[in-house]
Amino acid sequence: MTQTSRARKFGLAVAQMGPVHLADSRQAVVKRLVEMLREAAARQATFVVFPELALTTFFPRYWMTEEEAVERYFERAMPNADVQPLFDAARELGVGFYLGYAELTADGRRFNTAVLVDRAAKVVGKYRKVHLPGHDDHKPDAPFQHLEKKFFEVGNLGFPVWNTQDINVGMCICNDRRWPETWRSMSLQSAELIVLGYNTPSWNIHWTEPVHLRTFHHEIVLQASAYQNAVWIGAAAKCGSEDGFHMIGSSMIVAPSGEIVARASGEEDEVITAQIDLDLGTTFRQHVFNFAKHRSPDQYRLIVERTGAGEPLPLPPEARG
Ligand code: CDV
Repeated sequence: MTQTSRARKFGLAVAQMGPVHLADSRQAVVKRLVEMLREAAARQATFVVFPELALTTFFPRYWMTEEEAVERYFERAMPNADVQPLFDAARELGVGFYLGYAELTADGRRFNTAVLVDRAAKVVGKYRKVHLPGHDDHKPDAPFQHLEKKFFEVGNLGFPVWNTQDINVGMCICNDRRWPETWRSMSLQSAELIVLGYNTPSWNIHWTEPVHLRTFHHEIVLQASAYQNAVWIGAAAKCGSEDGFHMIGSSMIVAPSGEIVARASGEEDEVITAQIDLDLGTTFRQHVFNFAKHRSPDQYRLIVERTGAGEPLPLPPEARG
């Protein structure tokens, strides 16, 4: 890895989770999270990244009504009584965290959400997933469903960046990581660290995709996005076989150089840590990715003006052959 000053070290942990089965209680899951938080603290981490929808099985794979989903899988408050032991341990240990969960708002809206919690166990930020994958109809012939478009609304909070523990941190969730707009929206706010949780099924229900490509695409987007945005990334999977439905692991910490500095080895609960050097990102931001010096937003206005791909624009006269 590139050598830089060692002035700004930050103890980052990623807590990968093995499967959460339908029969597992919230209390049992939170106990696992607390154990991993304690391990992270013992390894000098002051921030832990937990997965997307960490408190339950990945329920969008099951066809059910919205009411059934709300009853069983959504949280009406964060923290709540079931999750409080995690917040208590965070306060005791002085360790902040990112936690993904299904959010039910007071007025009945549903989001795929993550909270940012500081070292005093206070919720200091909330992000709601923007890029919801899947479908909202029943696909009886598919091996499983991916009903995020049925159970969740598109996130309405944008891609904010918070200053916590003296660093600029942004959040995203799972499928968001495949979209360059996600990362650039946060790196333009000087994010230094972007954290995410994911549940990535090993099989694609829409077409026959070799299983190894699921992990390859996960790696390639994290490595390229870290480099192109000069940010550190901490990515936490929920993985392994949940009641027979397998999801990829490969939780990792990626440097602004694009290099993977830590990676989970299995598909169970596993904590990986790194003392990340925030000055490494500064180096990239001052040179190859000095945005103020090199970006030309006028030349890529289509990125915000168009959603889907359309016709080529009329050619400027000098671009014609
Ligand atoms: N939970 C997810 O967002 N999963 C998607 C799958 C469906 C491709 C992902 O991007 O990993």
